[in-house]
Amino acid sequence: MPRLIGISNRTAAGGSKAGGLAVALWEALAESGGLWFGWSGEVTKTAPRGVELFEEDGVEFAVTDLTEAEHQGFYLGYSNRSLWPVMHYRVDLANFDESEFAIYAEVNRRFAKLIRPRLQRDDVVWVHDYHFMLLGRDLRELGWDGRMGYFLHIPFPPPEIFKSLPDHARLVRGLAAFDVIGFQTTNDRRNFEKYILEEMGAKALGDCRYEVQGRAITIKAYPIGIDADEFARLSVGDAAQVAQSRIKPFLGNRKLILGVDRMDYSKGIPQRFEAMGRLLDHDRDLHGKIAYTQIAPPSRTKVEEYADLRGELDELSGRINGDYGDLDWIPIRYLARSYPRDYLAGLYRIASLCLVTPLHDGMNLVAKEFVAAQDPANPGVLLLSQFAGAAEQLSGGALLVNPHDLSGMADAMREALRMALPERRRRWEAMNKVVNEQDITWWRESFIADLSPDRPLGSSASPA
Ligand code: GDG
Repeated sequence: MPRLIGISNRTAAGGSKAGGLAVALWEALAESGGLWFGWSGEVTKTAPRGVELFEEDGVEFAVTDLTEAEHQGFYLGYSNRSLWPVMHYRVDLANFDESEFAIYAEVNRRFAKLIRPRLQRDDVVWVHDYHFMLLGRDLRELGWDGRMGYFLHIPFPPPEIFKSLPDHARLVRGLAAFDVIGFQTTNDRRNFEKYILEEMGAKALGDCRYEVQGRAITIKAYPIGIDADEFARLSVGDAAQVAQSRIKPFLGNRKLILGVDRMDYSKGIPQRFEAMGRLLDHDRDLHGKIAYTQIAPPSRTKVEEYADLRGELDELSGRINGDYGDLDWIPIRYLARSYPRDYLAGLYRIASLCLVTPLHDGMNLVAKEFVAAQDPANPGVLLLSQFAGAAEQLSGGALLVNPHDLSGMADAMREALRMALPERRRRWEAMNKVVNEQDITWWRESFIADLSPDRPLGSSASPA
């Protein structure tokens, strides 16, 4: 069975599985066997040492440090201050700097040079996310002609927006070196298709195949899933009960409204706070009856826009609590820290309402985790942004909202809090079916099967 080589910026070595990508790729590699290549998380003043190899829980790792200049230009700069905002439709927040793009390209090339000698005939390479759009072409230029796939975890915006990146053409030429390019949703896939048809003279061959610059490639949506069984199990485990017992004194008989998001401007947290303020302004009868807990672990704190968001959330939650709180009630409990996964599962389970309202999001795994963790006899309601990738799959059960429409969100929260059990169950069952059927294993197998149609890879539970 061919080896799977996973490449992503951060690996999950050392147990740091707070991000969606980390959770998903660990499962894929642990089940299929293989090597995970990425940044060590360390920043060095001098030239990087090359590659460090080690093994953890059945997954082999190869990691390299970044120099300070690389960390600034490649990671904080081009990846997170150019690509991230543009891909999330926020051209207004993007910073375009030629020297940062040059460092991005250099780091992609350096990674390719480190990986190339470790590749063996028949290996299958699977590159993840926006940090490595050029890496596939670099590997081809270094003589790798084996199978190679790319999965983009974040949205792909319409060409008018993508083209605001001065180096858009080079990025897409980089992507065209892969055999399979995967997106989260059909909407993202369509945006990419429009770009290659209009800008690169690509030809549609049918059945998700395209001829781009003389090569036939597969371009398709593979909505990422979660390990639904695991979340259902965690939600009734010991740690879940500890989390529940810790929140109970504050909760009393109030209904728990929960939000769980990396502290990122794409997640729409300020708009959510504002909508909560509207709800409390209009529905005085809810005062003291609900408790909104927002878990928001800080993220990318060295990027200015993220520090600004922190200030905005501090200010907004303080204002809303000041306006509507009482001696025995705090409407918004905003916790800027992270909790263990099994704790989260316990909180999901007792939440009456989960707020997942990003302005744009590739998929959003929190929405799926919430669904998987519900009590079938008394499930909560999911309020979901129409701009989260998950909306394509969960529209049959979630209350879909426009995160910019504050009154609309307040109305949907009210509707959710009043929703009768039969409707809650009907909606939850529809969502739970999708979350279980299209889970993390389904996602991985669908992608890998397309990458190697003649030989299904990674479908065995035992490592190669
Ligand atoms: C990217 C895309 C796409 C959150 N707080 C804590 C914690 N988390 C976990 C959640 C969930 C993960 O982090 C977040 O995943 P999301 O999908 O919501 O968002 P991103 O981090 O932005 O992920 C996204 C994803 O990649 C996968 O393709 O869905 O659209 O942006 O699993 O539970 N985990 C722990 N403590 C926390 O406090 N342990």
